[in-house]
Amino acid sequence: MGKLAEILSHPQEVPALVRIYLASKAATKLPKDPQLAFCYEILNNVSRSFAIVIQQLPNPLRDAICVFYLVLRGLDTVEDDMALPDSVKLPALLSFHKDIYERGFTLPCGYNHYKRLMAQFGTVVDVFLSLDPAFQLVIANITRRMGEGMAEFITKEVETVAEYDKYCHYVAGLVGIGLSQMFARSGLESPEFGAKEQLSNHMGLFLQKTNIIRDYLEDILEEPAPRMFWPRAVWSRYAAKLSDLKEPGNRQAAVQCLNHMVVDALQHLPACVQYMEGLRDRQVFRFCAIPQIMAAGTLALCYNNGAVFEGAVKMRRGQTAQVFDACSDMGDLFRWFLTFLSLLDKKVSGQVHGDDPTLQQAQALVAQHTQLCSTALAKWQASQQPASGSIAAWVRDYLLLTLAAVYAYYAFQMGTSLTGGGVPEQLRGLVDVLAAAPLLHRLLSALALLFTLRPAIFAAR
Ligand code: D61
Ligand code: MG
Repeated sequence: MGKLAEILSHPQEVPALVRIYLASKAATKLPKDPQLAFCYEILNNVSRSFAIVIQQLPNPLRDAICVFYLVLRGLDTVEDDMALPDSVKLPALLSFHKDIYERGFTLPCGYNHYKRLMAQFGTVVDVFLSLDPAFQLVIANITRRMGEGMAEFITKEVETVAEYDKYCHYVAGLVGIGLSQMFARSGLESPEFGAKEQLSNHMGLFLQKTNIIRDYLEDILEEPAPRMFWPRAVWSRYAAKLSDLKEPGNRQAAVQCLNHMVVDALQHLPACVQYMEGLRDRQVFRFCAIPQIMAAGTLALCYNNGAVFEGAVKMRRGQTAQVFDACSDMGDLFRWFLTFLSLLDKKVSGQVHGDDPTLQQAQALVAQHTQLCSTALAKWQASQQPASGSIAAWVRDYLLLTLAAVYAYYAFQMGTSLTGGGVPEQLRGLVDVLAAAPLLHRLLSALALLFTLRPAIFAAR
């Protein structure tokens, strides 16, 4: 569908699209320092989605994560360059973590913006060396481990699911682990985050597996040599060669294989929920949650969708804009996950091919995850009840309660002492009105009291 047709068929997404356009314009205002400016300029060029979420972070975390991204993108450019001979690539991957300490370091490879990033890598090095040494250490350590992992897979194919998880750990799980250490170091998240290796790994695996699934066609058609990340243990059940899946004649087996891959990726969702439940800072939360929501949406879109073997399957820009717009707490996260789980539920319930080997597993997972998210959402909403404790809410509740109490006081005293002295002249008229229908006023005052005390009553239960 063209851009215009997309917008016309989903007009409700237009306000979010406008807001995201304005926000992205504001985000591209570059820093004054020319070296930092280069880093952010190239970040906006090489990364479609991460650039926006990184630029929403507060400093100094923002600059450190921008450099973290560019260093790993540089390493990945070496890994991805299929024209680079292994005799050059292998040592380059292994020494990259040391090279980032060398002013003026460059390594000519890659294409387009990646080529420019590599040619000007000395600028990234300069900014890297200006970071807090604790951030430098995290970046260098993760770069070393990722480089070693990439080198391990240069000459071998992904055979088992365990190897698939291992490759994804190297290229994305390690990013999650490094990010958690940086969140902890920045003080924005608790020190325990630095030790959450398992959960951080799941965060990366969920994102990377989604990319690998969505990019099947792009990767298999890669020139001068195809890239293959789907594990043989999975695709060999559906085809003789991974590249056979793209042939139109094999569409049914290909879609079943795709569904198998989506089911595998969905298994990481509960750990990702658990990780994000531990986040405290709103901006860090958004930085983590937006990519996860996009991944869940992409998986739901890809499931049982033969278009994956014909071209790019992507979420609508308008829906992406809505994710950016409504993603500030666990409530938003659960609502988005539930939206995409319900799309998946429609797909697993309405499937015609009864012989899809992973259909039952898909149904069970969708049901399980839906249960998890809806229960957690209900709990979260209950915990949000006392109007989030802001000063404005507190003042409002206090005033309301005073008003209700004064009303009740007069309503229940009517007819006796009220008719006597004590009440100022100016209020006599009001007391007369009250006394005219005492029962009605007592009822109303009781209702008013009950209404103002409602949050406290709910919280106590
Ligand atoms: C919270 C927030 C963001 C997270 C996270 C937790 C955990 C992990 C990740 C981000 C990393 C997810 C990577 C998913 C995208 N995959 C790739 O870009 C592949 O390359 C992997 C190696 C380079 C990783 C570079 C990177 C990516 C995202 C970052 C980051 C570094 C640093 C900070 C924040 C986010 C993929 O790239 C090509 C493509 O997707 O077209 C590939 O070559 O397989
Ligand atoms: Mg790569």
